[in-house]
Amino acid sequence: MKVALITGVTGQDGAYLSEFLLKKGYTVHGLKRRSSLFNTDRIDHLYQDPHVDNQKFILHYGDMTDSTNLTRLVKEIQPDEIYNLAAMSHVRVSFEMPEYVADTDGVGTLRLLEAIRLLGLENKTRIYQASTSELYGKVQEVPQTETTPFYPRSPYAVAKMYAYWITVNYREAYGMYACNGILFNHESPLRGETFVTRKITRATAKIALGLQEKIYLGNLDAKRDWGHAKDYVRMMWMILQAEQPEDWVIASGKTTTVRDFVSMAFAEVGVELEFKGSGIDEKGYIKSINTKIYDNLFSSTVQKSQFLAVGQEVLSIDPKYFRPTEVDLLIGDASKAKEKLGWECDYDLQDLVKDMMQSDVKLMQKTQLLKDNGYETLNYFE
Ligand code: NAP
Ligand code: G4F
Repeated sequence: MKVALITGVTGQDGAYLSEFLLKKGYTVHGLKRRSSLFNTDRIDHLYQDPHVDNQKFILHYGDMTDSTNLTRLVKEIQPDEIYNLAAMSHVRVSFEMPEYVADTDGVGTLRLLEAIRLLGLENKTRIYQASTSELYGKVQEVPQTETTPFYPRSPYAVAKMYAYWITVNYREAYGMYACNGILFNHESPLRGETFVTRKITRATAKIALGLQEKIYLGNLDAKRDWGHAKDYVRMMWMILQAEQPEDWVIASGKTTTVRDFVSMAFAEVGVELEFKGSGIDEKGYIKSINTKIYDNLFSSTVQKSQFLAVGQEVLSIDPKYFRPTEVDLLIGDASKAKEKLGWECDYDLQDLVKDMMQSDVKLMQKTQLLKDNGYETLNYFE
């Protein structure tokens, strides 16, 4: 059976992809960073005792900034497929640490490609590069396809642009099977807590349970093409099974504002929102409460939507979440992947919001239980 190496195995996509490849019978090696606390929450259910025989899921310490480490691991593992998912992936944070992001997200990709080349694995090892719709930035065409010119708008996107082109270059220069998946935003219950969708679903569940008063957000007008990460990791694998190495856009083909995503999340707990004011003075208020939906969801913990009231202010703008340069609109056209690889989505946006809300409601019910029993619970406002 095939052997895969996944960098960024502890991230959202790393976790879903590991699960997917293990089900397909792969042996999966994952690169994880050393941290002072366990950072494997998303993959704990896949963990295997290293003392047992025939281990199928094996973790290695490593870092995208360390070429000797990466080359040694590729040499030892001799992977058939590498999925390069490791990155400092937060766009706003990339403005605060641009040099590190260039090293990890940009040069890190080069280090992996060079490892394959130096070890003479060009004909054995296929590599997937996690490219991004952020490359389109200030979009030059709507919708965006594989031929739309790039115009990156953040240190993250600029670093990813280097990674994109170095992947193309190694394919053309050395005949390597190296591909870019230009993936549009994909989310899930495993999404990092500071990306906007997860921030919204967590806060909505908390507000509904009286654990948080309101949510502070940045640009509500930004439009994103959101899909479910489970659908998108399947596509990463399909890209590496194609006859020829190519670059592929993966997207839902629909775009939605951040404001509408907030409304959809609140609707899942039976709350209708209305927005008043504009710019940094815009606010979100509870317009109505469907107690049937609310009570149905929370009947085991609270009754009669006791924490909510019509007219309550639940959303404000905090300009600190604005970005120095914003990407206003993303909408992808994945026709090529649909036609040539037969890709289809199982989840639409409504399914995605439901999945994330159900998961965060359960999580926050546990948090509430801890709080009720006198345990400290953490409230990050990032
Ligand atoms: P994520 O949840 O932020 O995961 C990123 C992973 O990279 C984590 O495992 C992280 O480790 C690891 N990492 C960060 N810096 C590293 C370093 N210097 N060395 C080794 N590992 C490092 O991201 P994701 O959402 O799963 O996305 C996966 C990839 O796809 C990323 O490259 C991202 O830029 C790209 N992408 C994502 C989307 C999306 O919408 N999700 C869309 C397009 C492209 P820790 O757990 O230790 O932090
Ligand atoms: O959720 P976001 O932080 O994701 P963003 O910037 O689109 O990047 C994600 O998707 C990319 C693919 O296009 C990936 F390459 C990248 O790694 C990452 O996974 O922000 C989405 C939008 C932005 O326009 C942002 O300005 O939401 C807006 N937003 C409004 N308020 C906010 C907030 N974003 C965050 N994170 N936090 C807010 O409070």
